[in-house]
Amino acid sequence: MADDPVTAAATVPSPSPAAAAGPIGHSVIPIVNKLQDIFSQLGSSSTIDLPQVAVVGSQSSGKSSVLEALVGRDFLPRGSDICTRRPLVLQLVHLAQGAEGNVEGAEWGEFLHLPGKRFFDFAAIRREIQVETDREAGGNKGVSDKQIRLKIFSPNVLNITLVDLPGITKVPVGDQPTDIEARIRTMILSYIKHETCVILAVSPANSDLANSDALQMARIADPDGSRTIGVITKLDIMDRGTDARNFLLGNIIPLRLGYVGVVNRSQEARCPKVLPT
Ligand SMILES: Nc1nc2c(ncn2[C@@H]2O[C@H](COP(=O)(O)OP(=O)(O)OP(=O)(O)O)[C@@H](O)[C@H]2O)c(=O)[nH]1
Ligand SMILES: [Mg+2]
Repeated sequence: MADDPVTAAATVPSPSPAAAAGPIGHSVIPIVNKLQDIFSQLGSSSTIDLPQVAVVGSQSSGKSSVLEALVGRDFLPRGSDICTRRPLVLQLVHLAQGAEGNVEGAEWGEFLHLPGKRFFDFAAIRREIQVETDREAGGNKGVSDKQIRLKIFSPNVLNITLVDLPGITKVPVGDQPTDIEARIRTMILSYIKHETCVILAVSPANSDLANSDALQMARIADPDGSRTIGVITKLDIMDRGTDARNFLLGNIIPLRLGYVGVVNRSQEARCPKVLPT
């Protein structure tokens, strides 16, 4: 379905996966998601916190790549420059196979700011995130704390809410204010301070874990480490002769929930260079 054009289907109501009988969370999650959507449109935050998973870490550590891997599709702005510049609240909605009005196996995205418009082309979802980011945060590396809310409907996902956040940067560039680091840290904390938030603390394997912004932020919000999972990215580009064993075993910075190591796609794998022949 990835090559289908963006399809507007303003009149088709979203299927209600909640309708199917299932564990209690399955019916509660869509209702609370809807409440949160309403609150976010009103510009205030909901007092009901739903469990969500947020990624934190320094810029370009691989946060968006990790979330994409969880969804199994390529649809987030990623790259070596600052990419995520607004919080993206990503509600994954599991579609029961063969649910009414629903082509088998179909997957699509819907933005809260474009109600009723279904994006079957995941490259178009990425473009819309970029356009919507520029609209609020400008085109020159600016950052905004105003959320983008996106739902992904798919038979291949669990009902879960993921939050992609801007990475921590130190030196202001482009239109960023001088206190950009403090602003981004405040923004991240506003998500990960909630007891219901699982923190994915993303650190690249090619730099020392003791310098990890992700683990430092996670420790502020979750001092006893009961809801922090360490994610070590870029295992494929570590220095030759080194390994991440001590990171992954928690010998450097112990975490109660431990660490997972991942290899996401590199920029080169994503956009292979055409070599001159
Ligand atoms: N080789 C390799 N490259 C990776 C890995 N994970 C991410 N990358 C690359 O690192 C760059 C940054 O990845 P992103 O997922 O955009 O990182 P981010 O933390 O979301 O970045 P910001 O949103 O800008 O803070 C991209 O070019 C990715 O392709 C990995 O495991 N191995
Ligand atoms: Mg990102």
